[in-house]
Amino acid sequence: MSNTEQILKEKLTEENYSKLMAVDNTKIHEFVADAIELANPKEVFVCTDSAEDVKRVREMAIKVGEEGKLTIAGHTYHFDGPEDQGRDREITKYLVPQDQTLSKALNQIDREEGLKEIRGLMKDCMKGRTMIVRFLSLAPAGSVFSIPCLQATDSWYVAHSEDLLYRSAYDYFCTLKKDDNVFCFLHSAGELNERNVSADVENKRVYMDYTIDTIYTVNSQYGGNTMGLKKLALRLTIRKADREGWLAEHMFVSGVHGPGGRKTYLAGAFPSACGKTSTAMLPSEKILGDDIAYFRKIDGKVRAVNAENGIFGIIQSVKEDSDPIIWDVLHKPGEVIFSNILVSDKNPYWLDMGQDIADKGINFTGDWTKDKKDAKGNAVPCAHKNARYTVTLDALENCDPELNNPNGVELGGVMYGGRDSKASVPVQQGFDWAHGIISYGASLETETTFAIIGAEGKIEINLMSIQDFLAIPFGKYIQNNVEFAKDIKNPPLVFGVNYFLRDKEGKFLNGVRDKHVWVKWMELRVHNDVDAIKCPTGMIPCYDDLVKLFKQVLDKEYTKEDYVNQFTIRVPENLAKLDRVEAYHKENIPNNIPLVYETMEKTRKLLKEAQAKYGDYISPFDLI
Ligand code: GTP
Ligand code: SPV
Ligand code: MN
Repeated sequence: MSNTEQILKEKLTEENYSKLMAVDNTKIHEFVADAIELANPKEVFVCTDSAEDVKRVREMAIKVGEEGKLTIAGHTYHFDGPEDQGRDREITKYLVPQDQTLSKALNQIDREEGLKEIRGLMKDCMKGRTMIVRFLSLAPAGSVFSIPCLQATDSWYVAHSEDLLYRSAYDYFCTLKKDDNVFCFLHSAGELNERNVSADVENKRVYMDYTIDTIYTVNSQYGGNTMGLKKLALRLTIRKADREGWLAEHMFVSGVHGPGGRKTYLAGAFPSACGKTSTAMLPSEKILGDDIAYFRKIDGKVRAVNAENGIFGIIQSVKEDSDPIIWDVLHKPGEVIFSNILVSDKNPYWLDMGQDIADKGINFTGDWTKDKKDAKGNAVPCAHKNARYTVTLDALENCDPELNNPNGVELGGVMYGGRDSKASVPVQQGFDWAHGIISYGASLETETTFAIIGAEGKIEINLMSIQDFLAIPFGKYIQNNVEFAKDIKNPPLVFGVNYFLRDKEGKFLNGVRDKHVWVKWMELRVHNDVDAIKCPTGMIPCYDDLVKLFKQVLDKEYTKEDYVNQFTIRVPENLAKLDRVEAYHKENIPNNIPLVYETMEKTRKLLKEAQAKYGDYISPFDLI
């Protein structure tokens, strides 16, 4: 008997052993055996797709106190510690072998040194606890898109969340060959305090060994750090997609209805907490996914799938009138996990929910009352800004019926948008695929948000909204995107959007519902049903078309004044942004494709020519 087999036989009950052995894959057996030796759990629970196994996960999360029951049947809550409320860039590192380099903008550590550190921290970390082993698939299981993922964790909450967010795939795993590759994730919440949250915050780590597609997380519970299939897998997927010639993106996908009953699929990349879910959940349209999408070329078309099967969505500002569908799911029986909300009398409350909030309860800081102050004397909010809900997509009445289509959906357009208060117009279309990818995606500048631990509102470049997850050279990623559509006859249109443009006084120039008009305009552009005005940075909507759309979609009058305020080309702001973006590329992206600089130079020239002719602030009416 091999050493691996011996370890597994010793630790696993007969039942669990045979469940694991039914998956005849060497990497999986070796990974689980190694995890057992390292983490030293009291037992291993091999979770198949059976209703009984899944139920056990749900029940254990409550039994051990990682989740608590709320009044409505099926609803539970979970808390992460006060310093574990978002993705944590500082402690998230790539393990880089000595003979390799990654972009210096990425956090990294020498592979040997990092492995020693993380394995040291994980030594015996599951002592007295159960290791749960789950078999899941990114994208529909068994399709050309699917990636088998193995999660080992000592958190029933993580195992439960993944049940809602990803496709169960035990049966699919049973069809794998011995030497097939699988992404492997080992997570431990580490030492827990009396509130069942990770106590050793100093030693929180997420270390990614891309050389063997294995990721370790310890001393954290927050979803984005712990659920292997979310942003951890995305790093590995980007490398796989690079090797195989497709794209993995931080994008939502939605089906937008157009004239004559047609439906057009649009995808969009926005940095964390900048608008993916909000755009994918537009009323009367269909949601296919809200966070991670894969694109492949199939029969000469770009086709997209959702890597996920559920939503880990920001709950702040979810209100009955503006978000009726998600509100309904959050208020009727069914499986929902609320994280980092306020719980009072077994009911959930969150920031800006449009209703009175209880005066006291428990939240991510422990017992909470409305006058609670932190150590610095600042008021503690009832819930964290990054509080979230976890639900399956098919719980939503607007879930797109193509969610599980193994060939995905044909994509009509993609959009890029960040929090840009000064420069970009609310919506514009790239002159062609490459122009859009470079001018909107690779030039994306945004303000940091509460979804990432650290200062909020800091302006930074975030390439394609995916920079945190780029485990290949940035230049190669841009090149892959630019070249992706080269051999496609009618590639998806590329749009730049900006929901966060402000006026001189700092007031937002658009309401949150205006994005619906922009999306409908994009849908019409995909089918060439409306004209657009050429301006230095792209093609912008004509006033008359927006008047019609604002009326149709929002029943609103759209004035010339609104249009001019929103679509004035701000030349100095655009030139300054261009300089910042170009400097960033020069500093951080060696071997960048020349087309990036050529495109920037062309835009600069167009902006300067227009400036000489019309001045610093150019009304769209001047450009007709
Ligand atoms: P992740 O799940 O973190 O990847 O983020 P996401 O891109 O799905 O974020 P989401 O759409 O949930 O972002 C929501 C945040 O942006 C919330 O705080 C919203 O209130 C805010 N937001 C969304 N749309 C608009 C808008 O049109 N205008 C303004 N001002 N804020 C908006
Ligand atoms: C994000 O931060 O982009 C999220 C939430 O979607 S998570 O990745 O889970 O932290
Ligand atoms: Mn995200």
